[in-house]
Amino acid sequence: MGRARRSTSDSPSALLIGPYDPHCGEFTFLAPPLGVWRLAGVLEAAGIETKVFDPNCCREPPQRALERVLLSGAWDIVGVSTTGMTLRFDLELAHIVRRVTPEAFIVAGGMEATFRPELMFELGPFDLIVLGEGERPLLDLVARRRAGLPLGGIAGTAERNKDGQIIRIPQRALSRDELRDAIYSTPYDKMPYSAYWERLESAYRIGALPSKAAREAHLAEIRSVRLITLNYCPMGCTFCSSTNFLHEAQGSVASLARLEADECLTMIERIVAAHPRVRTIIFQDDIFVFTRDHRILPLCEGIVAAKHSGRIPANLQFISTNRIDAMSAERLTAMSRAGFRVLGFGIENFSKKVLGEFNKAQIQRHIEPMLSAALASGVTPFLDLILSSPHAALEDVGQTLREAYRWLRAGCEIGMYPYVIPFSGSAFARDSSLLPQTHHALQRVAGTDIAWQQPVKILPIDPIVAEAILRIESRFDAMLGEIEQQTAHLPSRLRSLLWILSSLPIMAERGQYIADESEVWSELYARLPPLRPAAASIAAATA
Ligand code: B12
Ligand code: SF4
Repeated sequence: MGRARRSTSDSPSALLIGPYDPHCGEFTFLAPPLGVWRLAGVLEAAGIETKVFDPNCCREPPQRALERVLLSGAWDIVGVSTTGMTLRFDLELAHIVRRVTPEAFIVAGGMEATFRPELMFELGPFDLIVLGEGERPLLDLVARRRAGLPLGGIAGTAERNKDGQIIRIPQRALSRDELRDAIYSTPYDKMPYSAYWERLESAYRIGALPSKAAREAHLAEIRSVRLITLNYCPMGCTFCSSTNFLHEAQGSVASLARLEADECLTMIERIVAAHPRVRTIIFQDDIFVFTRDHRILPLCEGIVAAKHSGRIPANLQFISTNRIDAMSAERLTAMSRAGFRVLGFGIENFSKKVLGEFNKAQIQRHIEPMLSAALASGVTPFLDLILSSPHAALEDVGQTLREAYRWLRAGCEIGMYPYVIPFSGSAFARDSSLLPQTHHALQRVAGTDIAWQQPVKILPIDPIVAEAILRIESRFDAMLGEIEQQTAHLPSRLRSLLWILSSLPIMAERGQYIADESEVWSELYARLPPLRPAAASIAAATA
């Protein structure tokens, strides 16, 4: 390994830095970074003093705040969390760590580090990369530092040998009991959810909302706490990286682990005790309800009983992300009774052909009946959509836009993305035949002269579809900028209406009628009262 160091203290301390997103902090990292907080809980439980630095929730510029934290203690290990979307900013912080504390032992972990350890060594000042779940490798690392042992050869890490070669040492995924213990260690009482809620409340300009009911609805959305009860998703969607995360770290197929119903309830009670103002708990599992799921019905019964006995507030609500083919009338009814008010579904696209390309054709026949059933049971479905795929035709894009608009009007909420993002580790990102369709962006690491080309979009192979998607995207960007100047932050469910609006003339020019423009504007006004009618002129200006 590059820098082998020896422990200087019997009680080592660790600083863990969450992923840093300066541009979209309000829109994306709306919550404390769960990964590093869970790690901090596990380290603290093992007697290791640990501090989380959250660059998305600082009172001063995060760079300065980080320098201050670095100088405030003698950190034996500094861990930097990475995701693909935030990598350039995560690297900026890692370089600050090296500059301010040249002797620090710096470790990178998280999604991007796991899939691209060689890139981390190339671009970052790291001594070691952790692959997959960080709990075991970090505990091992600290134990070795305590004992003054060499830090090489730790399971679940990648290191660079003297010749500059990267050596990966796999680790098995956490077992069910280890996962439960890690989740139980998450220090919810220390996580600054209130600070995030306050920021979000001002971003949404709560006071500006017209009626008490609207304010309450937004507060329920904002005052949420996230809980993960699963270690990974086995579904294998081709655009998804998360499905391959544990396999990558283990070097073989990892098995799935998740909390039981009673363990979920224990966590819910702990969250309520730690954050009594919480209105909604978001089960942030990749998928919460499975096709062969034995947990959901007992969990719903347990929640109802806990509400009855006053162990949790009667008005506590829940959100979860689920497979639509795992839904049934019985499950929907039980979830609705327990207080699940929004159910997320990764629908992705309404075209069967595109769904096949995404490796989820089997969900198609469940979409119509289950969305209808969810709406009828008073639950709001939240659909995630990707407008195009590498092999998408114009008709597929048109079909998805039209269906999206239909379901929005029926009461669904929708988050929409124009194309596949080639996340490291996803099947699409590994498919070399898609390289000609893959667009890169030059990313620079602030404060350094480091730059690299990062894959950012996979466009449709058909040039007509690719051109249409790019034009829709640039029209969307222009309209969003203008609208947000006149109103407040536009949440993703409203942005989908803007995607539809942006697409109308472009799809019409190519023979695809999507919807009536003035009607779509009316739908947007209806959902965003403070929007001034003048905003309608933006449509003309950006056409
Ligand atoms: C929750 C979540 C969110 C929340 C974040 C809330 C929060 N602050 O925690 C919200 C909704 C805000 C969000 C937003 C987005 N997300 Co998101 N999100 C997730 C999700 C579902 C769970 C993350 C999580 O908390 N996992 C549980 C914790 C315990 O695991 P973890 O963070 O991976 O941490 C473990 C290890 O990675 C490791 N580790 C992590 N950090 C470190 C650091 C060190 C030093 C060490 C040693 C180890 C280590 O140890 C941890 C414990 O075992 C993941 C999917 C997933 N299963 O991970 C996607 C995921 C991370 N998101 C993703 C994406 C794309 C997005 C968005 C871009 C979506 C969008 N288009 O808006 C935005 C952008 C965010 C941004 N700006 O970068 C992608 C990232 C892909 C990639 N390769 O980078 C993922 C993987 C989903 C996917 N299938 O592709 N997301
Ligand atoms: S997109 Fe969702 S369902 Fe598909 S593999 Fe990823 S986490 Fe699982």
